[in-house]
Amino acid sequence: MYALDEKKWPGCLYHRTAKNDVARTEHLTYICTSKKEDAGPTNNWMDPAEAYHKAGAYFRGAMKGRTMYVIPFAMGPLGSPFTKIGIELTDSIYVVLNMLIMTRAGRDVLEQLGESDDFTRGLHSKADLSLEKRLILQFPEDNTIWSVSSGYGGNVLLGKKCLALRIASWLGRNEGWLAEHMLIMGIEDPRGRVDYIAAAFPSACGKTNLAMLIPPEHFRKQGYRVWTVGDDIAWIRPGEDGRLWAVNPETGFFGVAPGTNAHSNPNALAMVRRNTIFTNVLQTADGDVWWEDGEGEPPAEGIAWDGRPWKPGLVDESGKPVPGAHPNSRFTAPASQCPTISPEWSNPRGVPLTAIVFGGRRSRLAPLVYEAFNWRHGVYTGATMASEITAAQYGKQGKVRRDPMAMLPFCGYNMADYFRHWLDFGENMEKPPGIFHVNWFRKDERGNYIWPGFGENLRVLNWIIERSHGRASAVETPIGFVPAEEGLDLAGLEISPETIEKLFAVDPGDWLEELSGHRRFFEQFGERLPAGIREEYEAFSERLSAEKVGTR
Ligand code: OXD
Ligand code: MN
Repeated sequence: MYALDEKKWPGCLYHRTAKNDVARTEHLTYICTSKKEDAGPTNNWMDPAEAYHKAGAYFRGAMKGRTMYVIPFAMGPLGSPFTKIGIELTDSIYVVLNMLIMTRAGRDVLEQLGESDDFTRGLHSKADLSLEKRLILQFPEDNTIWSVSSGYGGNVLLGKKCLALRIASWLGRNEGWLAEHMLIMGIEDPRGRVDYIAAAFPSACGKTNLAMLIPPEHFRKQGYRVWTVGDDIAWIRPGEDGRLWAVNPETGFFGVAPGTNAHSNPNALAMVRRNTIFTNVLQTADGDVWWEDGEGEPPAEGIAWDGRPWKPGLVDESGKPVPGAHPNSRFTAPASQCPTISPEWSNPRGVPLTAIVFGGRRSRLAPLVYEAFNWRHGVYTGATMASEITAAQYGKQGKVRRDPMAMLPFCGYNMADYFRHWLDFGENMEKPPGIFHVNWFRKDERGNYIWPGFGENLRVLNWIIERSHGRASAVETPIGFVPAEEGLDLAGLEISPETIEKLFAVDPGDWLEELSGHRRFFEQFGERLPAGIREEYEAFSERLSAEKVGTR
């Protein structure tokens, strides 16, 4: 790790991972339960005895001659009913420094834990960083995580994806709460009333940008403000008042650097100016960093993410531009440095949710926003979430990947049981929040985005809030309620009536095709798929066949 220039980047560090170790390795990530069915068809599964044996051999002697660090950490504010404790053993100083930003780590945690053995056991070694020996193993029955031969954040900061999503989703099912891949944000209206929203989007759909959104001028002038609570993980419990309450169990942001600029996310830029760890961005000899689609001109020369010399205009043998920063290069920054951090962000009670939002990247199908008819339909909407693959992910670009609740890589048990848990959860709730679906990524025939996105997304969130309080009108369609004409506040935005029409169009033909995708996805769960999901599928199929399309 290198210190960056103290004047330009006070307290900041630079780190470069191995070239084969720049993203989460889902194919080497396993849920290790005694019964294969408990991991379900969407997870890789390994028998726990086999997993301990196999990884045990990779761990043996791997830390020899290295320093072993012991990190006691808490996910969630100490003393909160939400909070879970973990202890990670690691031979990586990078892990230690990141965990100090991303979690509440230190002596207080050990004091809180006392003699209790109620904590997640985390073991990590970089070992030889080879793909052959890399395994990311979750043992939910033992409350244990083993991660070997990687140094990439999502694989090795065990509090994050491994504990706060995979293990926590299992704990949440047993204990009656939800661990979700969701941002949490507050929207303050001109009267000073704050509504909180939790929103799930697959990786690379702009969760960090949305969580730190800057209101468009029309809203800013009226006194609207956005407050950031979290950008990646929400732990959600029913409160005594019948509402749902959510906490962000983390204390930092591990965000993607490329694409972070003064237009997409000025708050993140301000946040990373100090005390931040940069991983795999472009580094310069004088202690500066830079990334593609960021701020300012690229430096005349630098060292690329892979350690090779780089200069602007560099191309590979086939003439393709060579980026200086890896597309998945990251910043790790303390939440407290985010200019819009909510005063409630570490409230042990969490924040009450007004609405839950699901979203994906769909260039044709899904309208800008729609509201589910009720909780059960909302669960179906989340369970059928899908997103088109982008350049930042493996797989064929443009192909649709089903990613229920954005939890496909993170659900620590059988996803059919996870759907059941969601359904039961709503049944026991007095005041379930509304469930909505958004799509910022609809395109026209020429392939151009038709919604400006970024700050303008507040217009949609505002409709969601108004609707949740029964103040906005809507039109019924087979997929749910869409805003009525004049429903969405578009003042100060130049957008034609034809574009609005296109943004909200619901094409029954396209949706019938989509429906067969739902069926194919659900088939893999067999008998384990809950009846509630089957019934929603049937009801949706009937609504579509009846072509009951609302007119706007
Ligand atoms: C992340 C992810 O790193 O979802 O947050 O991949
Ligand atoms: Mn994530």
